[in-house]
Amino acid sequence: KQTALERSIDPASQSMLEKAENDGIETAWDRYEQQLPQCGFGQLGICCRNCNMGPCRIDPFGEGAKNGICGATADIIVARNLLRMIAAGAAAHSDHARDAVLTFKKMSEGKAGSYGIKDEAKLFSLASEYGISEEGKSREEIASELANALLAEFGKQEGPIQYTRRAPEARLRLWSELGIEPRGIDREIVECMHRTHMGVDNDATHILLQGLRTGLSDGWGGSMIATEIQDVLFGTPEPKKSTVNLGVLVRDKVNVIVHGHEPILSEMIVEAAEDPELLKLAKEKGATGINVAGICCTGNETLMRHGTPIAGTFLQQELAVITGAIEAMVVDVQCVMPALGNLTGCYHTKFISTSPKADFPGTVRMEFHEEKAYETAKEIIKTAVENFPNRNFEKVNIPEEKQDCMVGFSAEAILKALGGTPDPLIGAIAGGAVKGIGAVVGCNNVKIRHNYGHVNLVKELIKNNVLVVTTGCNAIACAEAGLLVPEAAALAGDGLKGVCESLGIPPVLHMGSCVDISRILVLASAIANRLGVDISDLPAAGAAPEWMSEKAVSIGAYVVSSGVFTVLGTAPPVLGSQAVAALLTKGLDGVVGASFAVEPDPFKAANLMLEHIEGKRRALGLN
Ligand code: NFS
Ligand code: SF4
Repeated sequence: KQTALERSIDPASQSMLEKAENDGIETAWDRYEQQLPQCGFGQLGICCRNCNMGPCRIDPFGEGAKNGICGATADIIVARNLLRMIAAGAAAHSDHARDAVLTFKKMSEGKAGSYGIKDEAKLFSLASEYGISEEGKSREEIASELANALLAEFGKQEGPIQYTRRAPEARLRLWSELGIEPRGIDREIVECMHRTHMGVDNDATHILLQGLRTGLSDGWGGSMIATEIQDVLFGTPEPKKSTVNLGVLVRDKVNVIVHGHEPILSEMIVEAAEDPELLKLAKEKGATGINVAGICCTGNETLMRHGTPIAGTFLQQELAVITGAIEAMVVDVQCVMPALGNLTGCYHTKFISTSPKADFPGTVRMEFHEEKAYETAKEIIKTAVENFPNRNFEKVNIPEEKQDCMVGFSAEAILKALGGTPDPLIGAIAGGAVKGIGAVVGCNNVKIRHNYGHVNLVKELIKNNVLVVTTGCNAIACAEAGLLVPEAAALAGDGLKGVCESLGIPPVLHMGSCVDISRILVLASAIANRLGVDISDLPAAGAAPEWMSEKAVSIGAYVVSSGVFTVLGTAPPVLGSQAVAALLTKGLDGVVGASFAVEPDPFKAANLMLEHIEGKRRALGLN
């Protein structure tokens, strides 16, 4: 059995893992050990349950079955399984986007009074991208037209999806020549499910091309729409300070965790926690106030826009409950462990599920609807406050660790920090002070020591003068390690250090939640367009050192199809097919000008990225 030290590099998490042990509580790490050894067929991706003649599995040693009952080979089965992962991931991002646009539409029709237009300039610029004229129209009328245009992207039968037009021209041409320009968001996802049905698409390369197209419908479609419309509704993030890690929980306050992904909910919770009536109630119940903290990407959303503290990454969701100091764990969708049901039952914590789409064992249901969003948020906070007297202070142990961080680096904020154009950054890259850009993103995964991959990879990159942009759980991990403060420039190489110091920015820029990887695409396009090159020509590389979710697979698909070489810290379940593995790690280079690598060691992964960046610099005649 692994020790707490072996499970995480983060001292706060280590102490909660020890508390779990003492309290006799099980965590994801224990359940992982119970799963070992994990199924080899599953790991290699060579089992198929797509029809009821199966399940079928291919013998990886070539001694037993080489084909499924229908004749499907390992190549076909692996490719089909991967395509289904991409479809699920793209669906998660895009369905989130759909709900954000539906809220926006209701707001524009006056049916969601709790919401409004926070970023008017962005509303107008998005509308003009769609050719919606402003003349003689109210803001709400423009919003309503924009909502309809965005909703149409989901059901389109023929492309282009509007925001793909933001990509450099060379990229667009390539997608169109390859036939992977996404047509409509829902269409691509549905087609994945059709193609992987028994007896439809049975050519690995052909299947994977649909994977790239579906990924693109996420990155330049669903995810980008989610980001943009959330900015209009809640404001485009600007640099601000906050704090992270389990130490942000407060012993004498009512602690409410918002966990999941959609700011539609968390924005209201943050607001309701400041309601004077509820603050008064909290005092009556013996607390000194109400403290809202985030986990996972909904935490990133409220962090970026309000500076609301974050309690932890994906693998800290259980640890937060184990502090014994959480009155309510409020969740919507994605990355929420069903284990929270049993776990919250061991403490006084109320587990409140809010999405019509997602429920879990042991929850109190408080369904969230735009029409009465603020009322529901108040109801939720009230439930938490009333739960405060049930807290058993003898069971409370809040780790001391918390870290300052500077966040809020939307593409707009980065350009503003640079003085309005990417030129100063391009100059720094051309001059060699900054070698390139590393985009490091993604989850935690029990297969990798918690935050070890994230933190070491990022440190290695900045040490070598690579400016890092980050989102998702990587951003939280970096914040916990103290990398998101301007003072972290001291850990950077001399060139990057100088640039950070002159701009007053950290060497690692927090760009938001996972749908906000779309902000990275926008930034990369701005730089490529300015240079008149394609994204694949830039000295840039991506990584997901501890990824686990299907969303991450979709992200990988669109980042690579957008031309960015990407290193994965855990191998996707494709190694049962040499053909598919070779295509992903080599073949794609000749197709989209970028490919994947798999490297669990963060130091070696950083080297792969650095080598790639050096190669691109040479090709651009820089050095
Ligand atoms: Ni991204 Fe965010 Fe975290 Fe992974 Fe989950 S929270 S959407 S999927 S685990 S980074
Ligand atoms: Fe087996 Fe083919 Fe059915 Fe898959 S689709 S379960 S490989 S028969």
